[in-house]
Amino acid sequence: MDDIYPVSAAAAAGTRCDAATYAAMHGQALADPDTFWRGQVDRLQWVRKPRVMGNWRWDPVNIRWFEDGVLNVSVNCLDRWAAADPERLAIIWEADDPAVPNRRLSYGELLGETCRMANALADMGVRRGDRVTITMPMIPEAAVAMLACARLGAVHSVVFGGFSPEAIAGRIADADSRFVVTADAGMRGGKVVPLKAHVDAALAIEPRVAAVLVVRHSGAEVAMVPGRDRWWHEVRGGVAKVSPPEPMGAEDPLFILYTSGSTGKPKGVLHTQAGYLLWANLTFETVFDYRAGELFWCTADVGWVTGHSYIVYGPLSAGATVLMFEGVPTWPEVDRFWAVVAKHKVNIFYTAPTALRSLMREGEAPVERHDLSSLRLLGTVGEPINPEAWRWYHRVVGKGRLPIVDTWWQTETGGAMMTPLPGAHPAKPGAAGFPFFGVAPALVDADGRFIEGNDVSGNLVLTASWPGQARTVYGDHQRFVETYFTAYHGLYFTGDGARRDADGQWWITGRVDDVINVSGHRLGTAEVESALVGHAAVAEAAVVGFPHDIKGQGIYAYVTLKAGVEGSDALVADLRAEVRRSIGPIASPDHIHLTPALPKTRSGKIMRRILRKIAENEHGSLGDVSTLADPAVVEALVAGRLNR
Ligand code: 6R9
Repeated sequence: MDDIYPVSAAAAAGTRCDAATYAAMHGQALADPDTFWRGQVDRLQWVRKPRVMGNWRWDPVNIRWFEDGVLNVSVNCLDRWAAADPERLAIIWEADDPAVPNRRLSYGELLGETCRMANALADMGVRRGDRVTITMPMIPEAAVAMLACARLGAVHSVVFGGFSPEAIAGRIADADSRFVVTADAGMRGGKVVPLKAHVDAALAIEPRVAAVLVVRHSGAEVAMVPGRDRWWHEVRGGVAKVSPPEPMGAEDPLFILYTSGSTGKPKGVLHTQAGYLLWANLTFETVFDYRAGELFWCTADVGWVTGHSYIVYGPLSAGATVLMFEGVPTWPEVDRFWAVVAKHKVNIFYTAPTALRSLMREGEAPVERHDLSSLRLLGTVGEPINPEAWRWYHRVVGKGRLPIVDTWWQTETGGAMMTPLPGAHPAKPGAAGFPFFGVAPALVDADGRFIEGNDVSGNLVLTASWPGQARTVYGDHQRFVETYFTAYHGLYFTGDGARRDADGQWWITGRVDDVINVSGHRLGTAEVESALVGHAAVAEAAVVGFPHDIKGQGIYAYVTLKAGVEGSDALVADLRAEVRRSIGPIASPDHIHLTPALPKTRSGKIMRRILRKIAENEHGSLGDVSTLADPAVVEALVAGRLNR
């Protein structure tokens, strides 16, 4: 029996969405989406209100929502709150170093900064439709840069600050981006992240960038290229703090965000203006049951979709106050998260299972040291949460009384898709609850047949579009079609496996494709393999995930060396360095297993199923090995695994 945590009286009191409301809204959104969405569009401020709601098909793939609407996203996130209540806080910023003073930006100030940066970008040559690459630390200027692009109608592509110069260069090239916004350096856990130096190295590889705007943050020495680079603090005083918002069509692009899939290079997932914003806004208010005046803290980095939707676009479009934190959970002490919650009296706290597992390891004392009584709601995102971590979160952080929303979604979905709603649904540790309004999940078997009934598992698909759905892969619509709509014709394939339990609750069981989820970060096995094969000594590489106590999944790389190359610890270290250079530290393999050969079928296909089992230490259940060309290869691999 699963344990069930019923909706508490406190969570039900004053909720926007109780069980009856959920049933009505969810039912209507599926049965009569036109009426449902017509009732939601006034959440946004339009230049021209849309008359058409959803207009989409998945064969051929053409997704449009609110297509005749016109609006500006930055106006929705800033101007309307600044006009009504300019002093209302938009962002409270907590530095990596707790001794550094906080920054507090009201909606009036955030609007002024955004307009100034929009003017600075325009002076650099940025025009409507241009792609602007943003690689920033977690400072308010990261949000300012995104919103400044939105104000101009430029398309941002935020690249996580932990990526290598080569990875940044690849994304700049793919997006054909001629502008970059960055900072001198970021600070994380007391360490300097040299962002400007990374950008310089990236631009040495990819010189098409015409102009770089650099925010001074850490004070680190950086090289400035005359004619290309300019300091934000120098141009800021010379530009107006008003900037006319560009009226944008609902289906004009808003941003590109690169994410890993099973094949090839990361793809630029494209989101458009209105549907994305409405989805971020509606899910933010409903899932977190946000109440006016509350402080919301999402611990994600703005380099990931969670930061886009639940630090910037969702909360700001709802007039909420967000906490933005530059640092890491465990520095200077392992109680940092809880110290920050207590210091700022955070009401809603949204983090990743991997962070919880690493904090759990430190015991309860670091949590108990702080007054967490301001907290009203907890959330998780990024990967399945193991029930043990859920219960710890609930008991130790939530004092056994706070609801937890375990939100399943993806870069491609724009915002939360399945979750228990705090005022409507009982929660089960490890379950992602129920579909949000308008979300139509289903399970299919390998042949694409629907699996009906409850207490069943399969591959998770969605059968209907929702406004937050990604519209395409930037510059490669065919890849979008092939990745998401080809495995099961006419359905959106999520890449995840799932179970619908006896009560109809959904459990995500993890990726069923060649994507590894390392600490909530998606990595394609193919990406890591191609980085390894990029090393001169490597003949062939096969990468799989394996269960990891803290990270959720770790990276296990099997590598065969070129003839005549001797394996050594130094070479293994060198291979790791090659992956860091090519992708970034997050992709560094936990294990590199040198092997004279990989298990293959007689037709030459690498048998990944077997490699996964060996990495998982499940040698006893390798399954059918009859198609192997050379069974001795597997015996040697098993022996090699047992030795590490
Ligand atoms: C928002 C985000 C998406 C993949 C997704 C799934 C996993 C995310 C989850 C979850 C179980 C949850 N995932 N949230 N699995 N429960 N609450 O993380 O986007 O980086 O694109 O990753 O993450 O496997 O398919 P993204």
